[in-house]
Amino acid sequence: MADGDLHVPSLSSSIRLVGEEETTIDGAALAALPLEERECEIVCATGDRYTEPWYGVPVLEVLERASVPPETTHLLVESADGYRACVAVDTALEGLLALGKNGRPLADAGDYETRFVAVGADGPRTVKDVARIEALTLEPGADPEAYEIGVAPDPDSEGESDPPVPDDAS
Ligand SMILES: Nc1nc2c(c(=O)[nH]1)N[C@H]1C(S)=C(S)[C@@H](COP(=O)(O)O)O[C@H]1N2
Ligand SMILES: [Mo]
Repeated sequence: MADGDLHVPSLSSSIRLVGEEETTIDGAALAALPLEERECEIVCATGDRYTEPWYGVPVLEVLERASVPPETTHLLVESADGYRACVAVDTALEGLLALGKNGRPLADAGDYETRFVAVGADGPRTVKDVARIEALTLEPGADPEAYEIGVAPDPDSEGESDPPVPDDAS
């Protein structure tokens, strides 16, 4: 929900959107979209998890500017330095293109202005410094991880994609 106290930072570079059409969105266009605040849990490969209030623009609102084909199965989210995560479309479209956390712009705390966050997206797939979002339609049986770059597999799972188990139950 929109919150008048949340600050919409200007973006130093625009974000490329690839759907039925191909376009870019800059900070001014982003600021015209609805700002929402959502609690998202980040689950790290180490098993650590933390929930924080992120704010930003719904991924659905952003990507609709490029028109999302109905047959889309995944979103490919890429950072400015080429890190890539491939996330199931239902999970990803429920996410935020986050601009801030705990009421503060992301750039106040780190060296990036944007971050993809979504309930159900693993920590390694919460891409920082988003430069490009593409709607993908993968064939049944295609491996979404084959589209990823830099997303480290869980060291304990030998290439399987089981969620990490927390170290303690507290
Ligand atoms: N662009 C980009 N985003 C990234 C990464 C990265 O290397 N580059 N690392 C991921 C991984 S592996 C994790 S666990 C989290 C770490 O987020 P944190 O720094 O907030 O703990 O960011 C994710 N997002
Ligand atoms: Mo990580």
